[in-house]
Amino acid sequence: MLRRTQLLLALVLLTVSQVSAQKMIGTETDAQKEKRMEWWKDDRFGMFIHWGMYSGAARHEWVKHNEKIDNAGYQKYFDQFNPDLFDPQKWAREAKAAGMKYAVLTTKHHEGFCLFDSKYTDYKATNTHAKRDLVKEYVEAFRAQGLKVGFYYSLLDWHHPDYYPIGRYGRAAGRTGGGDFARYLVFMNAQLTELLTHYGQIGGIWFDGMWDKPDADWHLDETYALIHRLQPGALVGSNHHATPYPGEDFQIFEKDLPGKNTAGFNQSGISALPLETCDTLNDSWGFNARDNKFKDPKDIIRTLVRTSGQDANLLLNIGPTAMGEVPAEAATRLRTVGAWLSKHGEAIYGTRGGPISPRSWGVTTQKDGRIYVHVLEWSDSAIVLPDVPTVTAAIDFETGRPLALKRLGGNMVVQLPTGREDEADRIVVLRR
Ligand code: H79
Repeated sequence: MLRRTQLLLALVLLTVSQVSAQKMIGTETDAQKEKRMEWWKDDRFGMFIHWGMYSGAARHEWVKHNEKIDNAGYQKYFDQFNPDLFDPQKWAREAKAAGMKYAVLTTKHHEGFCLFDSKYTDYKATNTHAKRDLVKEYVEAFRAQGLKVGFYYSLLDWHHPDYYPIGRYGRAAGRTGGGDFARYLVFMNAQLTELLTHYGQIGGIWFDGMWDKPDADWHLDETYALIHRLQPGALVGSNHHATPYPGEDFQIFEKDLPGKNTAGFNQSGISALPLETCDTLNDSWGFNARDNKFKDPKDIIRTLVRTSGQDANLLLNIGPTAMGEVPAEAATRLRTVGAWLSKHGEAIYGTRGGPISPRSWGVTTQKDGRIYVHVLEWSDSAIVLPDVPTVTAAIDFETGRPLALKRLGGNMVVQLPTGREDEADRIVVLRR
């Protein structure tokens, strides 16, 4: 009864607030929007954290769908949820050591379990052995390390009875028919209100799962207006794999560079919005003890360089164990990327995509009148680039030594440092 009254109250407040919020989004100028997103573009690199009850199953965050487990069968993961080694300060230190500048945590994934203390559900960490609000601890720990915090929130819900009609996935997840989708949306907006009012300044909300019911009326404009009203600085992105909708601030590409579709998720092209690639260190997002397909650290660095060269961000995932530990295979890779960034971060942080568009051999970034040519896959000792007339000199980033630069038929031929062809990235600085 109490919950129903709270939901009704949330609905009334939402309706009252919508008009002014929609007006606010509509009146934001391009310059204001660019300003609002500047920190995020400058940061370039963030930590994604997938953690929930599925971490206990230890075999992919989709275990409930993949193994057709109903609510009764899944209950054991709730009962066993007891992350006694959960130490978000350790996560935050790992993120910082990796050179990441912000983080996004799954506050609720498709399974429906909430890591935060929500008034609108009993299906939450507070009611497990953890007995506390884990989102709050995450927020405090990451902020203490100077990292911005964002929240992942799954629109798709395999547990909530009002997520009805059920969508394409989790059809054997044990939901009983007959829920009320409008009521689900009220619940969702009420939870988002909690996330945006109980935890201070939030970097943004990262939605996922809309592809489960692409034809449903999600009333996105209302949800987005709510977010922009409650936290005008927060960014909104949704991993729906389609062309972005009004009110979204950036476009997400899952397991692929912007515009690419090797993983089969990204059906849409690149929009005019700022871009983000999200990717995993192995194949799974949630902890998966069977998945040892960890990526080569060199390839991870190259993915970060390639996203920067496309003027995009990289949100790189870890899947901590049920106990709350970052798997060693993930931690070592993060440290390798962090060590690389501590030397080469100048050519990544605060940059924008460079004047030469991405090539198979690599990309360019730029900042403060300098162009950084990132030579990723090229074994020859010189490279031909389209002429950028303002460029006067080429310098080896690593040693600071000048490199020969010649103009030839509308091109620049740049000598490359030799003996380092196997390194993740050879950077040539072009000075104007
Ligand atoms: O949260 C992470 C994923 O769980 C979620 N988005 C990221 C950020 C997601 N990834 N893919 N999908 C959602 C779409 C569904 C893919 C599927 Fe499958 C292919 C579902 C069934 C086949 C991947 C492989 C998941 C289960 C098996």
